[in-house]
Amino acid sequence: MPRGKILKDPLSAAEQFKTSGRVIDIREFGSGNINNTFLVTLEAVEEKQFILQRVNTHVFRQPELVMLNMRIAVEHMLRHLQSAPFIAGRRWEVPRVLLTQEGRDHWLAPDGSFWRAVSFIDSALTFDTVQNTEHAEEVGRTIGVFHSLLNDLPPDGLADTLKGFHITPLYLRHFDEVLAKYGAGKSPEVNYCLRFVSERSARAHVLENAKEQGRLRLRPIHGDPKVNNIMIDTSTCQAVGIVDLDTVKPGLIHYDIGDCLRSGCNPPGEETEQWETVRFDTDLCRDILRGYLSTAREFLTENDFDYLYESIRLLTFELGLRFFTDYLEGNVYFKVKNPEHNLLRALVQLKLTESIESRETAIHGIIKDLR
Ligand code: GN1
Ligand code: MG
Repeated sequence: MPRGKILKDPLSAAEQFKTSGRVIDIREFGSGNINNTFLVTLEAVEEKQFILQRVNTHVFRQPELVMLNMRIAVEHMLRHLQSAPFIAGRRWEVPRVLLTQEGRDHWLAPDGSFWRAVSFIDSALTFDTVQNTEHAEEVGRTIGVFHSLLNDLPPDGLADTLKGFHITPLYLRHFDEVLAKYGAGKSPEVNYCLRFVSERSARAHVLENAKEQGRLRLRPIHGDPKVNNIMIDTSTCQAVGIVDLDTVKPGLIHYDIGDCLRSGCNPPGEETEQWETVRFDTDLCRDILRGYLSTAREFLTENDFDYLYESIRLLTFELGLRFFTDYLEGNVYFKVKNPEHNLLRALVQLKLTESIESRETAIHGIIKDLR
């Protein structure tokens, strides 16, 4: 959602990408935790608006490869759009990578900052949380469409732009290193997180083990399919696509499925301050999975189904662990509004994990019914 603050700063970057027309407005856009995003408005040209982003190069160490992955995935999806039966008759959009006047997919500013631009999807909105059953189903369907469109793209043609991303055992190893150096006090909340993580560390390897045993294989993934990356058409209320293609890379589709469900089945959302009341909503889980399977059933294997529950539990735990580690480390990765922000975010995800565990039988039941 627009934050409404007008900035002069990114103007020189916007100028690199615009094809014609004067820039009349630039404002901060969205609520990303890593990059800085702006909506640029041009004067009286056909495509009036575009999205401009300053990529966080502390997180994305090789941003050129991020752009390469993005272009490969976007071009692949655009080629399939006309013929894909699962979106026949529906509006479906892919954010196109815009080029600079020199024909490059990014602009390196004199201060070393890395900028890129993508097309703006108009007449569509995003929501931070799932609004109702229909929205939940559309969220699931979007991930299914995304996986289907990229299903025949060989994953080894994509670069690994974020080493260790969604590899839970590696987050755990980093957590241990950070914890060994942590010297500040231990509040009841910190102790809750510490105990929570130590009780679950033995189960952190489940998806990576399945990958090593050949039970699950690498595919192109989105990497960050949370609810507010899914665009909903303002008139039909149907999903029209998924944005934020920074983390498109080889991975397990289970990372996406788990991440989507941890985001979608938490009605107050990941930024709620009422962390003690957070619950995993199994009705929304059924709706999202039904939407996902309406297209993904075609390519899911028996093994894929076997790991669905674990993916939901593990990705939720993993995000809690990532937020908690960042809190202990002094907030070096995720943007924060105050020093306790990442601790609060961690508590939300760990409470959600606890709730998923207490609903394990119900979730297995939903998966069995839909299988
Ligand atoms: C980060 O920056 P943003 O909001 O798109 C993070 C995701 C987390 C998400 C939690 C590259 O995404 O993995 O799930 O925050 N992205 C990266 O809101 O770490
Ligand atoms: Mg993202």
